Amino acid sequence: MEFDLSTRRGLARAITRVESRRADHQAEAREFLTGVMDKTGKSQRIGITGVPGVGKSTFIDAFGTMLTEMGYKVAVLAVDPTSQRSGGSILGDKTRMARLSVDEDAFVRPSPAGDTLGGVARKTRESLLLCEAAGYDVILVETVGVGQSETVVAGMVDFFLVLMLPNAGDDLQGIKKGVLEVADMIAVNKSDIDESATKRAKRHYENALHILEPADPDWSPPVMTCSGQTGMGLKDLWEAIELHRSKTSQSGTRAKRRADQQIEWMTELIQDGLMSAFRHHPSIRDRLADFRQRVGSGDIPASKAADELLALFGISADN
Ligand SMILES: Nc1nc2c(ncn2[C@@H]2O[C@H](COP(=O)(O)OP(=O)(O)OP(=O)(O)O)[C@@H](O)[C@H]2O)c(=O)[nH]1
Ligand SMILES: [Mg+2]
Repeated sequence: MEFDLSTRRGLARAITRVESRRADHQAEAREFLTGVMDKTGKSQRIGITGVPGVGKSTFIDAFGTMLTEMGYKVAVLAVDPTSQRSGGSILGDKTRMARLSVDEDAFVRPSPAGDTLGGVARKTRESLLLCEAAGYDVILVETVGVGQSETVVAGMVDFFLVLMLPNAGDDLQGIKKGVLEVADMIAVNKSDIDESATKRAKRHYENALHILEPADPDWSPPVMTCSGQTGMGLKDLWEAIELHRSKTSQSGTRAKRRADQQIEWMTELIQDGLMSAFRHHPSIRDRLADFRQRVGSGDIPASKAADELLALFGISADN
């Protein structure tokens, strides 16, 4: 199966193959992806997160439009395992991306239908590579911070942007501490609403970031301010992202981050494959529920149950 990635329609069809649940479709998609791997890797991959209502869609519409006006091709993907229907959040949201969704130089793809976070993430990773092969210069991956989705998206991008509201108060707005640890930048959004609240929030997050050890010695995540609605600050954000790109390209941390991400992804796929093979193995399938029950009720130790099941699967305990 061949897809013409020079058209948005062709790219959309290739992504549909990646998203298919059918094993033969997935195999086809992987075959195709393998053939275009040499065309991947050239884009700037940016993850964007923030609580519902922080203004992600509005921001992406304005930021993406600014980038296409600068001559870049922009793709927007999403990781949202809560969207049950295909065409979940972003599509329902296309009205909020009114400009970008009709922009010739942009490609906006809704989140794949939700199964597990791992499943959605796999599809998004592969779609990201397809967008790169199709010549998109900037890929924006949006996620609303539910469950572990921020960590998962941070694990597939070069730069992770966390949007915050100006009315921070003294708490962290229900944003988990973990998200600050993976942020390459915090942007206090909706800065048009209240200038002094925005400044307070900025200081607040600067303090919060200050007590964290930066993940990358070459980069201390800055706190910036912006408004997706008025466009204020968007250019400065892009310049900071470009600075991050050039610094980390020179130091080699960008290449290392990508390499680590690919290895981590492969490891995850192997783990998933092994677990699935284990659960479906003819000697395991019918016994697993019984073992779970017996371990749960304290009949047998977990370690012994695991040994027995692994032996049934063909793995001996002294390996
Ligand atoms: N004043 C102001 N309002 C904004 C700004 N950005 C977004 N809004 C408004 O805030 C509301 C939420 O914006 P969205 O862009 O839909 O937010 P979101 O983060 O995508 O929300 P979810 O998709 O539900 O997670 C809308 O009513 C927007 O019009 C901004 O920069 N300034
Ligand atoms: Mg949205």
